[in-house]
Amino acid sequence: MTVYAQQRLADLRAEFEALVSAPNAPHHSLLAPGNGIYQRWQRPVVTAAHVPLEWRYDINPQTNPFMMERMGINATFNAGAMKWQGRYVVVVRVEGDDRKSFFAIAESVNGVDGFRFWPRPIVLPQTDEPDTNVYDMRLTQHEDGWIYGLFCTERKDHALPNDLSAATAQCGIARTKDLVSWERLPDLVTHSGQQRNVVLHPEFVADESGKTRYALYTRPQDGFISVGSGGGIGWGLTDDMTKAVIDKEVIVDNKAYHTIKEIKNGQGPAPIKTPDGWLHLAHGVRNTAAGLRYVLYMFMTALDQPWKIIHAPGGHFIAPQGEERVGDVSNVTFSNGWIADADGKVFIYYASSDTRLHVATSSVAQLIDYCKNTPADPLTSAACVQQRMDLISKNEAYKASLLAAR
Ligand code: M1P
Repeated sequence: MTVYAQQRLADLRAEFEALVSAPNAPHHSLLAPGNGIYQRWQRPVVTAAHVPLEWRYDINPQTNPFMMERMGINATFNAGAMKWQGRYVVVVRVEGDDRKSFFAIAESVNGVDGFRFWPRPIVLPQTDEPDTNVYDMRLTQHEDGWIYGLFCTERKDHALPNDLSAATAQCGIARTKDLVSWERLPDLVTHSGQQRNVVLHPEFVADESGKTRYALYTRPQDGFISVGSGGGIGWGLTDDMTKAVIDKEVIVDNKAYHTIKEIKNGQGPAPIKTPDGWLHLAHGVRNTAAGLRYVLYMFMTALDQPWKIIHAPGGHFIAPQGEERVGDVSNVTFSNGWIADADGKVFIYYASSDTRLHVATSSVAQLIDYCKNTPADPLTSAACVQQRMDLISKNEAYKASLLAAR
């Protein structure tokens, strides 16, 4: 038995090494030039199989003679991201077979392949009211010197004891200086029933009286899945992240009928600062006969007023395609992490169907161009036809000018 277990372990290690060291490549080449906005990469960057064997197997042949998986991993998705000591790091939502999620950091030298988990998952201290489940951490390197991780903390809704699916979502807050030891802070307090997809803005913002405060993007919601009468991406200010309270929440980007964010939306990662304004990545959700469809979209807000939208390209930015369409919760793309390098390259970490993590690469210049020059959703078919007519006419005029110049 021992020989069998040892051989199995050797096979598992070989398979694991082949996976984590496999090179990645862009989806398209010059023959298939993609959409020019971003480049998808062929292989998911983090999957359940990237989770170290030591987190899943008892590797002692004496106590595990069949070398069977003792604690399986179901999925690795929705990761926060940042550059840390020259490496690309993602704080992955790792979900065990038992459905509980936890956070663990994986790092890569180049941001597109070779992601390896740090030796142990993050140990998240608890508040007085322990979390049942935690997920979707947004990392913000704030100008106050801390790295904040804001995430969803889910607990049983004790107001509905007989409904075992009834849960509450709130914004949990932790902070760190080294990504290893984390200080847990009290959950965010707002006047909304529930909160998910809360993100800390990286800079202090002055309120109407000129007082400098922390700013957060929120997603007020009435229920756990349905946002009800709430919803939209909100904006609120607080004085202190160690006891964060938002008294006034205003909606920055509302859900809207017959758009990609018809039933709900949520801010993705913390926005990227550019000379032209803040770049935002978000997800929008609509209902279909096949269930909810989650796509990513973008918008820009004013540099000095990060709550004010200045550009809102219509439609989705990234939607699930090919194998991305299928998983635990199919037809979902979701992102809570991206990294902008000093040279302007942007790494967009997006998950598909609540199952695995991918990367798409772009640049700040491309994303600004996309936001500024993609027409806004005109909200009716007739207006959409007019937008295309305008484009066709512009192209005809351009072709005519080329001919005339010959
Ligand atoms: O299952 C899709 C997503 O659903 C939730 O997002 P939202 O709050 O916008 O509905 C989250 O649970 C998210 O983790 C998940 O990917």
